[in-house]
Amino acid sequence: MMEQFSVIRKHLKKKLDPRRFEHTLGVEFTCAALAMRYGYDIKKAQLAGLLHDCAKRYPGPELLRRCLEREIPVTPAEEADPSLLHAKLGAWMAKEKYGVEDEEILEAIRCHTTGKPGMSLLDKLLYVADYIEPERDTAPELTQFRKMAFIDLDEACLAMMKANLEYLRESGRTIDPMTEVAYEDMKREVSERNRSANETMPERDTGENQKEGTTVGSVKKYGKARRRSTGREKGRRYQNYRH
Ligand code: DGI
Ligand code: FE
Ligand code: FE
Repeated sequence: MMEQFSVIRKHLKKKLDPRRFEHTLGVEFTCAALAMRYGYDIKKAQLAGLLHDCAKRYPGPELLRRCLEREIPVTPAEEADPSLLHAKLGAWMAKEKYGVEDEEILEAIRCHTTGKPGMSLLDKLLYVADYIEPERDTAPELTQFRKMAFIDLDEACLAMMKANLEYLRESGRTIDPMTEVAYEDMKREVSERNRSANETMPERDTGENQKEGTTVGSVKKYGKARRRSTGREKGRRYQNYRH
């Protein structure tokens, strides 16, 4: 059993390349910060962050070989781009190598690259933390996304899924159907949530929350110009993440 943070960190430092290791620490840290914000178990979120890329030490063909060897189910999309398999093999390693038994943590690691329909709070925390951690510098909207992540986790997750799909389309990479259904499901979840929030508070219905999904326009609302929320709105948002 290696379920001790310092032991796992030391082990990962040896196994991952230096940039990946720094990214891993960044995701661990960001998971902790988001867990504080959204009232999730901080240690569980940290452990998911720390281990999420533990299988990144292997190149694509090796990931495929190891998954087949362990009878981890491989989809055609994963066969086409085996780098996707670091999520599934990572969950396997978190359990078998690092002794993590908690299924919520294992599942968050398993779905951290594509997302999935019906993501749990931890799934979303990890997905978002992976995208915004301090070492990341690739996505052009990072400043807005970072702010958004601490205002509304669902909207942030949706915006990142959308940006990921746009990036995949632009770069001509094969899109895993799971990435698409995860995005569609999150879009539905956010619009249903906004609709029911408007129904319960008709006097405050400004139409602002009725938009389908998230657009670059709505991402902008998380920039400087965004008005301050009322106390009631804040209360409602906190309720969304109480569990
Ligand atoms: O492991 P990280 O680089 O920290 O982050 P990640 O696990 O989110 O993986 C990001 C990479 O995965 C990025 O290059 C985009 C890619 N990816 C995400 N969804 C898909 C995908 N690649 C393919 N081919 N298809 C997808 O649907
Ligand atoms: Fe990853
Ligand atoms: Fe990562």
